[in-house]
Amino acid sequence: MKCIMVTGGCGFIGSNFIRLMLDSYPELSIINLDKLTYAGNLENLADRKDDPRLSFRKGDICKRELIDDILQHADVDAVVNFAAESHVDRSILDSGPFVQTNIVGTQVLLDACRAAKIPRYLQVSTDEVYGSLGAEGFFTEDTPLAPNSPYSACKTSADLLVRAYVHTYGFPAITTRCSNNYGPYQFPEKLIPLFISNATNDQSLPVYGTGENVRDWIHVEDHCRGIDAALRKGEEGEIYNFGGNAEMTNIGLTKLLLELLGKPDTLIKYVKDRPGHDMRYAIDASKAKEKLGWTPTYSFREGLQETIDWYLSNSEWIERIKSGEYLSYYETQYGSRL
Ligand code: NAD
Ligand code: TDX
Repeated sequence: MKCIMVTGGCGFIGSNFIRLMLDSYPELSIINLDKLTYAGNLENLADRKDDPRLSFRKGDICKRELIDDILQHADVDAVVNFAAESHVDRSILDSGPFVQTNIVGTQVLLDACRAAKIPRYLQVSTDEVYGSLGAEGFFTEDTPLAPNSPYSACKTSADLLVRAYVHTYGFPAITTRCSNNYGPYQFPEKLIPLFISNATNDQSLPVYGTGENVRDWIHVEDHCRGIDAALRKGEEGEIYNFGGNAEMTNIGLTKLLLELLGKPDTLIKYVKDRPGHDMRYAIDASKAKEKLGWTPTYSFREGLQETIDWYLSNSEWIERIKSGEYLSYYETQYGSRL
């Protein structure tokens, strides 16, 4: 592959993916298309702003003319779609932007890629499409789809569109579904960066409900390596699950974070539960291991300590993001490249 277009590359996982790909493939060039919503931040790629192999287009995946323009002017070998509204709590407050970007945006991208005969398309999806598990069992690629939140319903709709384009048009798409990511550059509305930031400032950590809900945590770098493997070795029309073999209750994780930060458990504040809160996610990633030769490399404790260290040494990043100041930072750093 010589050139790929990444959408949502200024977000958490997209920016980590771009960094990994630039480091792994010296011949590769990347076009990063991002709308720069509240969650998109060019500062996430500040260390790569002078790399001539990376170009940036500010724009919306729902805008067909824009996608056509990019695909007509570059010889794109693959499109990787990260762009999405990604926060479950926001989807409960207002599902409109989720329907627009996650469903309509995916449809527009699929049509544009089909028209441009793009040879490879990868849809970045989530384990939340499978709904919720009880105390036992794991999600496999054959688990029936049963999304419970507006966010996961929109991600599932996108997955079904991808499936239909493969079936109807022979469209060369692959879908990956991953569990909860953690690592550097995650927007501080998500549990881990929010709790690190709050604890550091001696503010309370709002644990939803009983805190007994379970998530299966994976380091973002392991997820990105999985996407790379699926892009290179995945079979058209197939779905691959990625997970980190690291199930934790939210309260267990909260206490571990406080321990690693040297802060007291008295910062924990149990708050009203998230409506429709999924109880447990856990991934069976044996297909990805067998077919893609992928395996997660991080132990959760080691990855979490590294992540804490990153947030502690990048506290200015998190404060700028929280205050929205990164917009002006972004203009001074990147204004001329828009
Ligand atoms: P994020 O919210 O950090 O980043 C999303 C990015 O998409 C932002 O840069 C934003 O500006 C951009 N974007 C949003 N709407 C857009 C639009 N209409 N056009 C162009 N760009 C747009 O999200 P993330 O956590 O990095 O997640 C990336 C993808 O991975 C999403 O599709 C998400 O569903 C999926 N995913 C996330 C996780 C997780 O734990 N974070 C797990 C599994 C799957
Ligand atoms: O303040 C909080 N208190 C709390 O108890 C927050 C923000 C979360 N939680 C709970 C809810 C979840 O059980 O922690 C768990 C993790 O919450 P989030 O970080 O919001 O992630 P989640 O809802 O599990 O979804 C994430 O993983 C799957 C991503 O945001 C999705 O984009 C991805 O698809």
